[in-house]
Amino acid sequence: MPSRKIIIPLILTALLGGGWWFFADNKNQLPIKYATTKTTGDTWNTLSSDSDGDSLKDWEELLWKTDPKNPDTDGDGTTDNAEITANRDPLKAGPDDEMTAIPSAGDTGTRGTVNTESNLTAELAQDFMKSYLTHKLASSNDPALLNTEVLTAEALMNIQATLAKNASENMTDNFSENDIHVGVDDTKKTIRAYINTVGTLILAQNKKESKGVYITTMEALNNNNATSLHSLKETALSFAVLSEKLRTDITPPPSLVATHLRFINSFSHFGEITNKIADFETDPLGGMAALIQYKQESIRSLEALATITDTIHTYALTFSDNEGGAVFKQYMPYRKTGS
Ligand SMILES: [Ca+2]
Ligand SMILES: [Ca+2]
Ligand SMILES: [Ca+2]
Repeated sequence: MPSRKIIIPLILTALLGGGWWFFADNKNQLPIKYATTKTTGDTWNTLSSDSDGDSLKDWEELLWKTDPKNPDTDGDGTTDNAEITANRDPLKAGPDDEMTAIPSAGDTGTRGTVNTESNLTAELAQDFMKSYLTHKLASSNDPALLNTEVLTAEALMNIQATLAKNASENMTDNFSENDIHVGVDDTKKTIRAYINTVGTLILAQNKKESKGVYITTMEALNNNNATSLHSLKETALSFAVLSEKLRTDITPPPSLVATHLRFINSFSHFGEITNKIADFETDPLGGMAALIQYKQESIRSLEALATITDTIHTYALTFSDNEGGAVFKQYMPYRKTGS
């Protein structure tokens, strides 16, 4: 998909231009400077030039499959851009070279092809293609109608808007009280047992992740190796399994129902989010949006952890190191203040 080759460096350029602020406010998260974004920013700068001076930028040549280093790809004496604006095929030598097909976002080279791929990056690429072609075809009469700077600026704004939307909205919860069984009482014993069981499951999950999704993702992006993120599919599945186990196997005491639902919904969301991050290579915009959601969902789940640590405090519960409940000791610093 040639439009994807254009859109991906644009997305990463957008991140270079400000998207990272979403992450910059969390102390224990990332430094803002990334080799990846630097490289792709450079890629975009390169694509924005017109190497052979035929008035078609290198990224446009990518779209039309013409040679960015040759002003007259098919050698028929008319330059690539002049051919396109005259509705002639820049890949077929004239004179009998009227253009019958134009590129589509789906890269089949025919007009009106339906692109079955559906993700944020593909949608953006399609919008971009549509906008580009509309302006390009209109500009055969008036070249001023195609301003590629405006087009790419629009795409950059769409990228930022997509990320901002994800930063401002929490994911919708998948489960409610109707989906769980609630225990009968709130005794110290039932509360202690609940915390122990949940702690054991969370501990098992923590052991499965050596570094956690966030660090793993940042390291992969830093090393320009989004391919390695495919391995996160397994982590995504383990989150979904954990969510389901919490939902079906565990009976929370009545006072901890909201907390229990937060765990179930957060782990369910972590599963969905991690799946999207695993697809970063094919859908970087979706991957970036998912990283933002990961951060938001982490904050929400910390509230549940805080309630557990408050409860441990209130009931003066103690756990030996080999008990599941001991896992919450590490979250004690997050305990709500003033409650
Ligand atoms: Ca050119
Ligand atoms: Ca050319
Ligand atoms: Ca031609």
